[in-house]
Order: sequence, then structure tokens, then C-alpha cells
Amino acid sequence: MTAPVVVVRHAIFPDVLEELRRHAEVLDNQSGTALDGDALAAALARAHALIVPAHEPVDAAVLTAAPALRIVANIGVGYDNVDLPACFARGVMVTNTPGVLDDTTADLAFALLLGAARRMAEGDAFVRAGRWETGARFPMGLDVHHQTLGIVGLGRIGRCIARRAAGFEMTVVYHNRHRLAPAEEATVGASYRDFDELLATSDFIVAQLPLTPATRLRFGAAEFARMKRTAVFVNTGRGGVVDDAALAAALRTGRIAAAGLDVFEDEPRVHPELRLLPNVVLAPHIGSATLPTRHAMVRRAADNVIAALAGQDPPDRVQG
Ligand code: 8YV
Repeated sequence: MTAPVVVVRHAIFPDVLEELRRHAEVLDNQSGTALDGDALAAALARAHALIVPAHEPVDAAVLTAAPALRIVANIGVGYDNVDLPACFARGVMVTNTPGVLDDTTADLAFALLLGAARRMAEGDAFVRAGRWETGARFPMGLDVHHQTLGIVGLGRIGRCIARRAAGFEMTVVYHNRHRLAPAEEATVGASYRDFDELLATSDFIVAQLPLTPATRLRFGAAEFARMKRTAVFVNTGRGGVVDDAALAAALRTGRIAAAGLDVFEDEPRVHPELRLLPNVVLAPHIGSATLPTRHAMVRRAADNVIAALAGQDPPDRVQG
């Protein structure tokens, strides 16, 4: 019996590749550039499984080019890059990599929160430009300790952020589509607020939302107008939940104080105004970007593929 074929478009950890090779023929691509054009078409034509990073579109065209496909394994917890209805219509399973990146992403959320509040990027630029030596004064930052943190999207990553906030003796409030049970709220140490109240009363607001039709552009001019003028906004979920032009305007006009952003509406392009503003810390979607975490994500994606090719239900199957 011929071995199933797994297509991996980007370079992955060699040990995971070896593990995959024990179960399938792997059309891998350890070069620095993505498999593309005719090479990709030839590979997809034979593919039973496809492993992709969470920023790579898997749409009807990709699925049509892969008639034997059984599973799309996303390297990421988010899967807004995958056309789920098109996959499910073809009986193609979709998996993600939940859990293994929660703490790493929460660390970055807090780094952006602290960096924006204490003007780290500006301070770094101020020192590098030699302005400190000239006796120039550096503006004051904002306290994080003992302030109120509002988390919009208290999922696994949101809860890790709440735990970190406890270390800063912050008051944590949250807003979710579905309120947690009182016991869970007590465990997480967060109390529920409706959306507008959270926006109006929080000193720090972290958006930790997946991108869905319900969350798209959830934060626009009206939402920023409800926030405190001293508010700091952080987004480590998906860029599409924020109107970047409205955010830039709110930061430029002092409607809110600062922001820390790891994700953007039209990644990797960043709204030109955001790039010019001093009171925003910008990161290139590195929430999960540590070696141990990325290795765990790729390993998880491979495990999902190995299970599916063995006829088992993959551990991280996305339900339709
Ligand atoms: C990406 C992420 O996977 O997990 C997610 O949903 O957004 C990230 O971890 C990573 O940036 C690779 O694209």
C-alpha cells in the first residue's frame, strides 16, 4: 500500500519532520522560501494532509488543487485563515494547536502592556538618539500595578493574562459572549462587566479574541471614544477585530493614551499612521514566537496529521 502524502509548505523542526516520515511520504520544504507555483500545485495534487502556519490562507482554490486531501493542520490556535465551510463540504478535517502557546502569548500581551504604559519603545529611541545626554526630559509613563485590567475574550490565553495581572495586584474584569460560572470567575480572579462598562472603567484593555464574523471590527471609533483618556489598548488576538485607522486617530488625538499591538488588520502591512505614532508599541505577530512554543505547536500539528492518517479522530479537531 502506498504511503499517504503530507505536504509541508514551510520549513519545520527537523525532528518533527523525521517523526512525520515514520508515518507518511512527506513533501517538505526546508528552504527559507515557501513552496509555490508549479511545485506547490504538484505537491497539492498528491496531498492527503497539509500543514500550514495560521497566517496562510487555505481557501477553495487550495482545496480544489488537493482532491485527495483529508486534513488541514494549522500551526496556530486561530484558524480564520482556513475556509471551514469549504473544508467541511469536502469532508476535509481541520485542526489547530490550542493550549501549547497560551503562556507564551500571555507573556507578550503583558510585555506590550508594560511597554506601552512605561513608554519603553520611546525610551529606547530617546537613549539611542543621544537625547538623554543632552539633558532633554523624558515624559512620564503610566502605572500598571493596582490598576484595572479589562480582558475582552477570557479564553485560555485571556486567563493566563489574568494570572499575570494578579502578580501586579491589578483588578481584573472581563467581557465574554458567555459569562463564566461564579466558581470559574473566582478561580481566574476576574469579574464580569458588560462590554461598554468594561471600556469605560478599565485602565488597560486587552483584546484576546479570535476573528469571526461576530468579532470583526469589534473595536472602532465608538469603542475607543468610550475608553478613558488614560487608557492603554493591547491586541494579541487578531488584527481584524480592530479598525486600525480609528485606533490611529484615537492615539493621535489623545482620545486614549497608548497601545501595544502584535496583530494588525492587514498583516504584514501596518497602517502607515500607526507606524508614525510614538505612543504605540508595534510587534510583528510574535505572540507565540519562542522556540519551545513553536516546536510544541508544530509537534501538535504533526500529531493531528498522524492521528488522522491512521484513521483516528485528531486530538485538536475543529468542530463545524
Ligand atoms: C501564529 C497565532 O500561529 O496561534 C495563532 O493563532 O496567531 C500565532 O501563534 C503564528 O504567528 C504563525 O503564523
